[in-house]
Amino acid sequence: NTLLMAEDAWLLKGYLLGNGQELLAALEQVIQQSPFRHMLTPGGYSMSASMTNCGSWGWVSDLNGYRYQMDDPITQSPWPKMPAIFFELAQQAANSVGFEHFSPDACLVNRYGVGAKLSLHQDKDETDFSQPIVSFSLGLPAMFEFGGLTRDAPKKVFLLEHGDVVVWGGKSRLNYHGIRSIKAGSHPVLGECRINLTFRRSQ
Ligand code: MD5
Ligand code: FE
Repeated sequence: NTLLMAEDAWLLKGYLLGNGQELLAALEQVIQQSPFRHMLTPGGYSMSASMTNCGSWGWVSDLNGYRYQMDDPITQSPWPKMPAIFFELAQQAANSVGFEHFSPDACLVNRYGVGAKLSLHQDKDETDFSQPIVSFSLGLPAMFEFGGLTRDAPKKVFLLEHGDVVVWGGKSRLNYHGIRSIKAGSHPVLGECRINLTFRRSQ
């Protein structure tokens, strides 16, 4: 069940539904080693979603800006290894829409409690924009805002639910996007939160 959201952006509805428990078990291992934390924006605000990373490189934000780094600033150790099930499902999802050699070196894990959001932004801290971005949604549903190459371009809204995967590449790779404030609710497995895994080739 593949829906085209825009040119070069695909929503794979329910793609993860057979692997939910395995993904969550692997995520437990990751957050035991590098816990969720609220990062600061360069402007000094605390982000409402909490985050951690796995893989060789992790995305961080602090008063010095946004960047990828190999060590977790909290543990001062390398980020946890990317679980094989994460890598394989992300690569397989990219492959299914035509990206044959996606090899993510970074997985950002976003945890949204009720009321958390991610304001409109572009993902441009990576070196090679020809590589796609793959995202996994688990837990509570989210309203995803999907715009264009300028902040004021018209936006479409898509519902991202537990088990959904999105692949952004080519023409949509640098589009503005955001997550609206998560509505109150409870997911049978994850409770009152949404977890998003975002896979990228950072270097
Ligand atoms: C999320 N996370 O649901 C989203 C999923 C982030 C972030 O936005 O930066 O952590 S990734 C959404 C995305 C990535 C790359 C391109 C586009 C959307 N896009 O062109 O719309 O927590
Ligand atoms: Fe983003």
